Amino acid sequence: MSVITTQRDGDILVIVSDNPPVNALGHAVRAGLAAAISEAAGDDGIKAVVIRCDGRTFFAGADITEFGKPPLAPSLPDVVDAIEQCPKPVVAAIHGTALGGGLEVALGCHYRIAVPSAKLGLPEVKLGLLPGAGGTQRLPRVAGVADALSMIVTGDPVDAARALEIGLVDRLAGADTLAEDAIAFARDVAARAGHPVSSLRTDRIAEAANHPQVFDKFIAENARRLKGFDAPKACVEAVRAAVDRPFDEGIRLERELFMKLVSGTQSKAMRHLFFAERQAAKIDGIPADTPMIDIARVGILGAGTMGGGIAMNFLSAGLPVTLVEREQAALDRGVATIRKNYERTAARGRMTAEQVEAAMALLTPTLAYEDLADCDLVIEAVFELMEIKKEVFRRLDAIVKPGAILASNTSYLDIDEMAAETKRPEAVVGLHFFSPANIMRLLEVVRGARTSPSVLKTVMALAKKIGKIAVVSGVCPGFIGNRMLRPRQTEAQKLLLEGASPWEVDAALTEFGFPMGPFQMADLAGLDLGWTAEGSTSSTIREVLCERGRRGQKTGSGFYDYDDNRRGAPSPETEAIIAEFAAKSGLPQRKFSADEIRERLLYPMINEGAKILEEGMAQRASDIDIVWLNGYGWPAYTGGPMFWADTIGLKTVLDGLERQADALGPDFTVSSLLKSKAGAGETFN
Ligand code: T1G
Ligand code: NAD
Repeated sequence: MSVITTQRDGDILVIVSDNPPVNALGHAVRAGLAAAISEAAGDDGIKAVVIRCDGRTFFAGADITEFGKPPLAPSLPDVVDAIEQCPKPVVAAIHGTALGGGLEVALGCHYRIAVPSAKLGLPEVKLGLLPGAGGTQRLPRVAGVADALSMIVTGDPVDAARALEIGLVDRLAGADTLAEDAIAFARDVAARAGHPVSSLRTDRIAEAANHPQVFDKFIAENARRLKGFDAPKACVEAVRAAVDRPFDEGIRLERELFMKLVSGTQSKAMRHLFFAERQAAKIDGIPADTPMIDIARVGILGAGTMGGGIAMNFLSAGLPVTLVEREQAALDRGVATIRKNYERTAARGRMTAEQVEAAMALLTPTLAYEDLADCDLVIEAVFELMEIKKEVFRRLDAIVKPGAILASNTSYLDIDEMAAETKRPEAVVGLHFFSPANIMRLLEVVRGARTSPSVLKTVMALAKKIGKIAVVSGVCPGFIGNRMLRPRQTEAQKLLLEGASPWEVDAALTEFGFPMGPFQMADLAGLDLGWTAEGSTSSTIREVLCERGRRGQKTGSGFYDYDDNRRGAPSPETEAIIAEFAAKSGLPQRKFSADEIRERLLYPMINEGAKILEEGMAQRASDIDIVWLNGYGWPAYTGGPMFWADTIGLKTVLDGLERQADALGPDFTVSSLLKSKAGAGETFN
């Protein structure tokens, strides 16, 4: 059965694509489209054409799995040109997501009609690319330069209503009558003398032609988004050509830029992450027919930094939440923080006041554990102390109904030990959210030795429902993310005693693309996490900073000194404290290059990642990449720690670790998986 079929409705030819799961514009689809268009062009009985897709969405773009393989004709640009040059008007009938090459096909059509729920976008920049089938030249001509620039450089889609507003679609169809409405629209336009041809339009680019500063303004306003990424800059250059140059020249430049990006490491890295994110959702060894547990009510224990944010995820997804604390003040504080966060979101126009009240109405705050009895899932976020966790699991096991899932938000502790405190170890799992829990998309799902397939499948599906990217980890201290963070933090601390400054160390990582370095991160989280004045012994730099009241951004100083806008500056006081400790350490002092610092911090992390793989604590290397991308700000254009290691070569990492063996110390061991793969010239992914 061909993925492209045609149907006649009187003098209208309807071209239908059916290429599940997302009608990607692979070779068969392109060839089918080209053949159908030439059929329409050659048949006088046909007055107009409709292109629509079966399944859950209109074309969601080029087939990403074809990139890097030998190209097969017809190319997508050729197909789009053929549609545009068709002597009969062509109407694109859009539902689901018209993305990338899919929107470019629609832009090649003379008219576009969409259902109200449709989304339209050019997300290529999120794959380290730019639209490569005329999108950078046709979208500005159809929707105007400002909206085109924003859509192409951010990669974010617009909804159908906005698309209508900016002229990207010409008409909205009924939610369930797209096929009929599209044929009716085609019949209407068939009677018209002329039809709009996107590539020939200039009406929407004229204004920008007179105001070229629109581009510089855009670049200035999006400097942070553009930093380190090649594709966004290329996107701006291509859209600028749509204004400054004739269409064909603009298309030539688009093609040139596309070919350069598609063969570059950044796009390879970001395409890796696209598929890695989808792979992460798959758990090896869980049969497809594994039953799931219905989650209708969620309980959260502890309304502190994490408990409140965790609760918001479920409230925002329309799930009622019972929030339990041990004292009224803490409960009131937690509820107030939830409301404040929602009201801030509403103030930014991303929620309505009604939506805030609807979410808050789903929240039941209480001091009574018994109110958790009817929950289908209870997540504890109490203090990170094993004795308290164990006591909590014993109480929950006694109170919460049979069949319900008991979960821990612990950052480091042993889930199996907690499970052993219950009569339902198969229903115990780790759900490790990241702070702020209502924002950060990563969720480490910690699979205990006895956690059942049903519980795992249920929490993975729930994670998708609350907009999280879930990654499965085995039970080990710090799971995947924090376990790899530890050697990095350790080496960062040691570098201070060997002559490097906190600002040099941080700069080495921010240059690499991290949003902040280890010392900026420590100041943000607070240097006094787990510190008490009574127990302080001035034995570490961190303790001395805390003793001196330098506890991080919240106190105006930590490693850095902060101004009123929380901008950090190197601190002479911190330098003096470090110099004292360095002198006491007796270690030789020297200058470190940024490359040396990066090797010293990142290679041990990769080594720990390899150990996590060899121990089976992560299902696949790409899962580790997804953890670091979504939980720790690893720069997307390098693909994550394991993909980056593959890019620079595992031998390079191994040689670097061996070169630093003395500095890393006697307790440091190199992963045997890393050694064997480096020796065999293999990669992790
Ligand atoms: N090519 C190949 N496979 C794709 C694909 C694509 N474009 N899009 C999705 N898949 C696979 C995906 O890997 C998964 O497979 C399954 O489909 C379901 O996807 C020339 C250069 C459309 C919003 O960037 O954003 O056009 O894991 O789990 O959550 O200018 O998929 O089941 O085996 O994500 O409902 C531009 C990419 C391409 C859009 C649906 N297009 N896709 O989300 O399902 S570049 C994109 C998405 C381009 C031209 C250029 C989402 C979705 P599996 P899913 P979903
Ligand atoms: P927190 O100190 O801000 O909040 C803990 C809350 O639990 C307090 O409000 C306390 O009153 C309450 N509590 C303590 N014992 C209780 C009990 N027996 N019954 C009911 N409530 C009780 O701590 P947090 O930062 O939210 O951390 C909570 C958990 O989440 C810890 O396990 C921590 O490791 C983990 N975690 C923290 C972060 C982070 O960045 N803070 C990130 C991920 C995971």
